[in-house]
Amino acid sequence: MSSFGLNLFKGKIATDQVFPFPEVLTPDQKQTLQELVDPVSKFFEEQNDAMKNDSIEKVEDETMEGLKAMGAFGLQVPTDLGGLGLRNTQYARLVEIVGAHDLGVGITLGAHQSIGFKGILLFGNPEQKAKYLPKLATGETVAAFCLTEPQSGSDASSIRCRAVLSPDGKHYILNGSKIWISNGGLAEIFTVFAQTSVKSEKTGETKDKVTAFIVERSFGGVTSGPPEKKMGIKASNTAEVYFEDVKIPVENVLAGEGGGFKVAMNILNNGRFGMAAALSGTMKYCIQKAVEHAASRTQFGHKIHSFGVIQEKIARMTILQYVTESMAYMISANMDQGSTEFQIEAAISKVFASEAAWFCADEAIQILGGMGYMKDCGLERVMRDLRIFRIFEGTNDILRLFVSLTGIQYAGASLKELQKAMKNPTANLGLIFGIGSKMAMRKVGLSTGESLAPYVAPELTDSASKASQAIEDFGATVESLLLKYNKKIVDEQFLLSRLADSAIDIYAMVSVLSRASRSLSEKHASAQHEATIANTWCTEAAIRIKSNLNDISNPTSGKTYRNLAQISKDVVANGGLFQRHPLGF
Ligand code: MYA
Repeated sequence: MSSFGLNLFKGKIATDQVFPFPEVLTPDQKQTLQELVDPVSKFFEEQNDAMKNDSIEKVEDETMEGLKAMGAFGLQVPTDLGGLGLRNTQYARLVEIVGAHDLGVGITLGAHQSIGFKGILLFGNPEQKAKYLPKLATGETVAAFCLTEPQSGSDASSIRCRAVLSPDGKHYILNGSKIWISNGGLAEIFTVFAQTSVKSEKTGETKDKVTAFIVERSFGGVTSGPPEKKMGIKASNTAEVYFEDVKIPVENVLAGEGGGFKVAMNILNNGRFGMAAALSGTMKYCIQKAVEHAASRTQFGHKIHSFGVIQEKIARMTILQYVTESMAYMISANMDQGSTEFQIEAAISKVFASEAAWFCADEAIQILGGMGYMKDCGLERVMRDLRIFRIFEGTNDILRLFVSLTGIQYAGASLKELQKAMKNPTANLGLIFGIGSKMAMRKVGLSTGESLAPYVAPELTDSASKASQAIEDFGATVESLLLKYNKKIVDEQFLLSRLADSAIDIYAMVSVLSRASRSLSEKHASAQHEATIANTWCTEAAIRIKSNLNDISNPTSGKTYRNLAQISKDVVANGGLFQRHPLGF
């Protein structure tokens, strides 16, 4: 299945993953899910106390036990290893409920299974799976993911933890420390990334490469610090983890020596849609609170929902939730369909969801006014909890660069292929006409003629044309960036982040067009409402995309970026603000 996100960078519309809106659950799987949704919702409504968890800065013991009893610690572990064996789409629906009620609990569960033991699930050999997964699935043991270090945050490959093979070749000896580890103080099983000396089979040269290890606290030499004091997600445990001469059997290497960086990246890629799903639930909660208030509060003699400023807020929150939910379930379905190239889409969903949820919490508080600002209302906690989502699992800034650079690299490879083919045109006519004619058409200002219109419901054709045009303009912009900067594009962060914003807007357009088209064709009661949401999103997104792509190509924007860089340099050189105070002292 070809990735929509990757192909977008070639200006190509790849519809396999996105049209029609993918449906993957069998009737049996839907039934299983339905049977879980009610008790899980009931548990969170009646038993879990989010406010209490937040105030005692841990998930209450009874809640932890209740979650374990429900199977919440092993949602995707195969049933023969003691888990519920859920598919990504089923998992998404359940974490959506968790996200609507308590993000602190969500992180406890997510740090355990979305990243903590995901490496064993994805890369473990049968022995490793059989040894570890049954106890992890029941929650008898808790897992944590240990990547970040004091000197290594976004720059994940610069970790310093080191594991050295023992002279008898039976163990690695691990030393170093990790910081801000979710579940760090609770976990018994850790997926740890460390540098190891690896000899290249080709050259015989020895090089440092990251290796992933399954580490048990019971190996000895593993200790953890006190729970960190945080702004939000207080109920979840975050701690430093120290490794001192920890003896790890060689059997506990995951996916081979030196394969650790890819393991880490793939675990993160695989987990990111879960954040979008959880946050779509959080947004639902915020919207619910806002709507209840707007429908009951009277000011100036009218219910406040009748005022345009409030209507705009409710509508924008609703649109953002719709986009997030569409992305989350599009990606989970693609993953369930066996797609292997979804890293761009997953990163987009994490960035989009975390910013959309922040907007929703903020606007919900604004609608409730003073009431929203009070602790008892519940939104204050949600806002504190949400702030970290733009920071962890890859900051949104790093993920924007990741989206752009991954896509550009992909598009660049075919551009290189084309340049090579041009050297022997007669032998490579097919390739030249494939990619080359598209480039040539763009150069002379003609459209490549690809369109999304045939894939959408008639009510959405205009929006589909806007999306098709945006994809075409996007591809042309990528091409001109490649021709202008070549490899040096990696240094153009002002451009790359704007390019990523356009990619995010385009993926959002396509996700909502696909979902709303399905609702229209199936004649759901909400179909017209969804079409209005999709059309509104697409109209505004198309304008933003034009503006961002124009900013990338326009030389006057270059001057603005240089100015911004200069302002920052002045302030940093001065150790803080540089301007003269209006009063002069
Ligand atoms: S955990 C900590 C999270 N930390 C990060 O996310 C670190 C961010 N940094 C990075 O991702 C990397 O360092 C970046 C690249 C991207 C900056 N997929 O030269 P390179 C390949 C596949 O670009 P670098 C946390 O916060 C690349 O193609 N491959 O690398 C927990 C290349 O391959 P090749 C990838 O410049 C919070 C090679 O690697 C990817 O060093 C708790 C080198 O690439 C990728 N993504 O850095 C959350 N990236 O050599 C709880 C790179 O073949 C969960 N590559 O060309 C909550 C869940 C939700 C709730 C659930 C409720 C239940």
